[in-house]
Amino acid sequence: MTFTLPVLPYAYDALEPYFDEQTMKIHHTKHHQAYVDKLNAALEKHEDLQQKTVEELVKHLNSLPSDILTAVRNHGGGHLNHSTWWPMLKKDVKFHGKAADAIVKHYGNFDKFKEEFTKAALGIFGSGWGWLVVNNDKLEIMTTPNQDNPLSQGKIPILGIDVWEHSYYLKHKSNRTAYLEDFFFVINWDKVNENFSKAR
Ligand code: MN3
Repeated sequence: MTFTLPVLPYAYDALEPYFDEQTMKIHHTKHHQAYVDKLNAALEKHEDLQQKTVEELVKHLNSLPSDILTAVRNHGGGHLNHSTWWPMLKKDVKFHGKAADAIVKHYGNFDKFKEEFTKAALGIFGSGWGWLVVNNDKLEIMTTPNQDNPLSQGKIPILGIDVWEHSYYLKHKSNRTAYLEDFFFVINWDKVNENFSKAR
C-alpha cells in the first residue's frame, strides 16, 4: 500500500513510567494503523494523489476532490499527526538548544511556556491536539480539533500533544491534567530543535 505505519524509534515501554507500554502499543498498532488503512482506502481510486506525501495532501486539503476531502482530512491528518508526534517523544532529554532559547525569549521562561501550553491543551473540548508552531518566523501555541494539522493553516508544528482520550485513558483515566504533567517528562527537545531549525 501507498502509506505505511512508521516504525517507532523506541520500544513501547521506553516512555515508562510517564506513558505506559500498553497505551503506546495500542496507540501505535491500532489507532495509528487505522488512520493509515483508511487513508489508503480513501485514495484507492486516486492514483495521482497516491504519489504525494501525506504532508502535501494535508497542506493543500482544499485542492482535493470533494468525495475524499473529509477522509483525507481525518485519516491523512491522523497519519501525519502521529508520524510527526512519535519522534517528538523521548525520556531524559533536557530543555536546551535554539528552540529552548526562542521559547524563553518569547514566553519569559520555561514554566510560563509550560503553563500556557498546558492551559491550551486542557482547554480543547473533546478530541484534538495542542501544538507549538512556527508561524511567519514566530512561535505560537495553538490547538486543532480532531486530526487537523497546523500545516493546513500554513503553520509549522515543532511540538505537539495528542489529547484524544485514547492517548491517556488507560493510565491517567479522565485526568488530562496528569497526562499533561507526564508529557513534559517525555519531550524530545533534540527533535524539537531539529523541527525548529527546519521551520525557519
Ligand atoms: Mn492518537
